[in-house]
Amino acid sequence: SYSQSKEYTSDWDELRSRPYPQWFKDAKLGIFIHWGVYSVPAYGGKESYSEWYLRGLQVNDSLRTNFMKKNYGGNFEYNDFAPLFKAELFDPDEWADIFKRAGARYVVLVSKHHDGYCLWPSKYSRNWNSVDIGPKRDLVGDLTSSVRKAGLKMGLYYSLPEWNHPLHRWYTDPHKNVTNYVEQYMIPQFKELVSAYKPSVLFADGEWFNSAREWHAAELISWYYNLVGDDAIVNNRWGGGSNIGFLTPEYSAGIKVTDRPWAEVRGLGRSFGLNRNEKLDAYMTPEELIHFFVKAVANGGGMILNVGPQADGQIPLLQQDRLIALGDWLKVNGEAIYGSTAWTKQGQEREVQLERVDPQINFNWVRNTPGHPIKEDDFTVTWNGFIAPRYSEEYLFEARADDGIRVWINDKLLINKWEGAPAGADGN
Ligand code: FUL
Repeated sequence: SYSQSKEYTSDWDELRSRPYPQWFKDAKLGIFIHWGVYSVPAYGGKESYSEWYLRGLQVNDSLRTNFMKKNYGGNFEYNDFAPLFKAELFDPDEWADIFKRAGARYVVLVSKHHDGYCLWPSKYSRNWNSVDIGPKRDLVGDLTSSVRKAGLKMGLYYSLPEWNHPLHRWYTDPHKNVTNYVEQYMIPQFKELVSAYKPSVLFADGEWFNSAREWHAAELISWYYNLVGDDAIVNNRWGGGSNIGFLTPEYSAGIKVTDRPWAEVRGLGRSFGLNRNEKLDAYMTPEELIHFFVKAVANGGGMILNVGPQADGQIPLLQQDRLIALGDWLKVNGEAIYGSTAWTKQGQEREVQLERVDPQINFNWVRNTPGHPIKEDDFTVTWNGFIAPRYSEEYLFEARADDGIRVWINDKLLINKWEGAPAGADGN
């Protein structure tokens, strides 16, 4: 049901002063879905993101090139995975039911990841969408109806840039002007997607080499707010200078109380897309999952817990099992979760200073590297001497825009340069 108390222009102050919808603050749990062509190989290093498969091929990551050669033959290319993405077992009602039983109040489906493959029939991406090639189905449309029928809110993730678009090959030429790509392709496609499905959550991503101005973020966000109305909420990944939206720490230890709503985004293991190369140990136990979630909620946040379905459309049973365990716990304890607000007393803070960070490494990865000296999750990040707005996009943008790292805790230099980017594609 549409309601809109105000028309928005692309004025940043006005957009930033718009209240965040109460439903999102109350919801606490969302389900992320990374599913696409990359779900066919469903493969990466032990700690890498399987949805970065194409990027791995572009940088000649031997793990991925060898895997493809060995199992699919010498002339096989990434695009050849698309016809093998068949979704033959996909039952959107069943998915919606699982998410509901997990206790989730909303869903965020990746409509297009960095490889550009669309899960809806985008006319701007002919032969590289799920109706033209692969499942022969409008996956975004089918899941959107089922999720709404089940009484959950539907959200969409959309990657602003693409690795392999002729108008702008994101990582290959990061310094090339994005104007043509944005104006001729991205904006029309974004509007096509958003007007067709009117998502309650809009999760932008891949912003990190460009500014909010270059992505036309204010224009797109105001247009979206006016189209969808008061229910609508955006995340914070819209490029440097945007400073808007709910915060989205990724594989972090969670963050502290802030004025902005936030949701940790992570999978049960270490990848978003299904990574068949993961071992059982990589997965959170039900207990770990519940504790992690409760801590996030206690700090005023929430979680968008990811599932990585198989190419055939089945959500791996172990993932289902974890979701249901969380849901069973929520059936008993949900009263203390949904609609709750942050705990008022916080742990003692240690001070961490972050100076320069590799463009592809964000601080969360540093924090969570096994054997790394930083283990505490109670600390403050400072940027050039002032306390950084924690996990705001400015901070991440800055953090990704330099080329090395130094970390202090309480004036003690702990790391001078961190070179241990996870194997694979660009820190992913
Ligand atoms: C990141 C992406 O690069 C990952 O592949 C994933 O989609 C995550 C949610 O956001 O920035």
